[in-house]
Formats: sequence, structure tokens, C-alpha cells
Amino acid sequence: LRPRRIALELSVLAKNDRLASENRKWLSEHGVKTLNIISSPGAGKTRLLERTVERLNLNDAQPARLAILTGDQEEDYDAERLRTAGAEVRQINTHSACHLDAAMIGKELSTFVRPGQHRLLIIENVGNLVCPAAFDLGESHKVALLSTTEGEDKPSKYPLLFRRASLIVLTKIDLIPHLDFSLELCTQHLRRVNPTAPILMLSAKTGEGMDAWIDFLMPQAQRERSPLPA
Ligand SMILES: Nc1nc2c(ncn2[C@@H]2O[C@H](COP(=O)(O)OP(=O)(O)O)[C@@H](O)[C@H]2O)c(=O)[nH]1
Ligand SMILES: [Mg+2]
Repeated sequence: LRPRRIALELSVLAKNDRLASENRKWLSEHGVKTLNIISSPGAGKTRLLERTVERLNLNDAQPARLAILTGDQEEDYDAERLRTAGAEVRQINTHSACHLDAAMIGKELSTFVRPGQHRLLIIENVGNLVCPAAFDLGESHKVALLSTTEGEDKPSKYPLLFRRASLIVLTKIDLIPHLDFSLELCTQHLRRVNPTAPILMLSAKTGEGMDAWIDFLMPQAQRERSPLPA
């Protein structure tokens, strides 16, 4: 039985990789930078995106540049929260699946993402530290979120996601004074599995660290926010 199961997993991943390459080609041809945000449930993905949308809509002359796809097994609570914050968003329900896959994203691209208008697509994956890391969606970057309440050792225990991430975001730093959380130990665990990816530390609640996050998303946004020279 065992060799058969491995063969099936390989073929599922190979099919996903093919579809992810098609997504990546479409996104790159239409100039859309795409982030695949992955974390355990409750690490603060949606809250960070709510704050992000509010910031960009407040300060950006072209709010339509950002599109969001948000994945959960059931319900559309996150899409509702993000729409209320001002986002252009679509919910994907995966039902029995524990992750988004490239086929689910491919279905949304041509009907939801508007080439020439959307420059950035953010995908909020299903909350899970394991499965989403294995499935390429065609993104430009994987972003791993880790919250201060999860414990410092999670990067070592679930290394694949943190190894594959281009950016690591430590969330809920406002809670550190109330927790037995060591920033030094957490950084050691992160660096064991990923020696080079930038680590941003932020709080979506207080706004601390949000500027660096916005800079990563849209490097031009800061410049566009500055007043025009007289
Ligand atoms: N104190 C604090 N709470 C946060 C922060 N970010 C998210 N939360 C809370 O953490 C919980 C889970 O957040 P949510 O965005 O739904 O997480 P998701 O499941 O990763 O999308 C909610 O109660 C949020 O209000 C933060 O920066 N600081
Ligand atoms: Mg969420």
C-alpha cells in the first residue's frame, strides 16, 4: 500500500505544479505581483490585511490596485471583514481540503483579477502550517506569518513553510509584554530553518511595524503618499 500512496501524492503535486506554472505565467504577463500568505489559524492574516487595505485606501491614489482571494474550509467571514475594510475580495471555500491549490486560484484569475488595474494579488491561504506550504499557487512570494502566542519553536517543528518563505512576519508584538515569549529564541528557531529571509515584526493592533510591511507590498506606495513637490 505504501508505495502506491507515495505515487498518488507525487502525481497530485505534479499536476498542481503544472497548473501553478500556468498561473505564474498569466500573472507575470499581466504584471500582477502575487503573495501567498500562510500561517496557522488565528495568527492574524485577516487582521493584517484589513489594516493593509485601510492604509492603502487612505493613502493611495489608486486603491483598485490590490485584489484579495481568501481561503477557508467554510464560511465567508474573512471576505466580509475585508470587504468592510474596503477590499476587493473573493472568498474561496475548500470544504474538505486543508489548503488552496493552483486549480482553485486559476479559476479565479480571469474573472476576478483585472489586468492593467490590479497590480498586487494577495492570497490568504487556509489556516494551516503544513499543507499550504507544499502547494505552489503560482505566487511571486510565500509570506509566512507567525504570531507571538504560538511559541518560539514552531519554525523548527514545521520547517517547510518557514524555509520556503521569502518574507517572515512576526505578528501580535503588542502582546509580548504579557507573554512568556523570547524574541531571541524565536529568531534562533527562524534562522535555523531560514538564514536569509527578512523578518518583519509588527502589530496590526497598534500599527507598529506596518510601514515596513507596506513598503514590501508596494515599494512605490510610500513615494506616492508623499506630497507632490510644489
Ligand atoms: N493583540 C493583537 N491581536 C491581534 C493582532 N492581529 C490579530 N489579532 C487577533 O487575533 C485573532 C485572529 O486574527 P485573524 O486575523 O482572524 O487571524 P487569521 O485566522 O490568521 O486570519 C483575532 O481576534 C484578531 O483580532 C495583533 O496584532 N495584536
Ligand atoms: Mg483569516
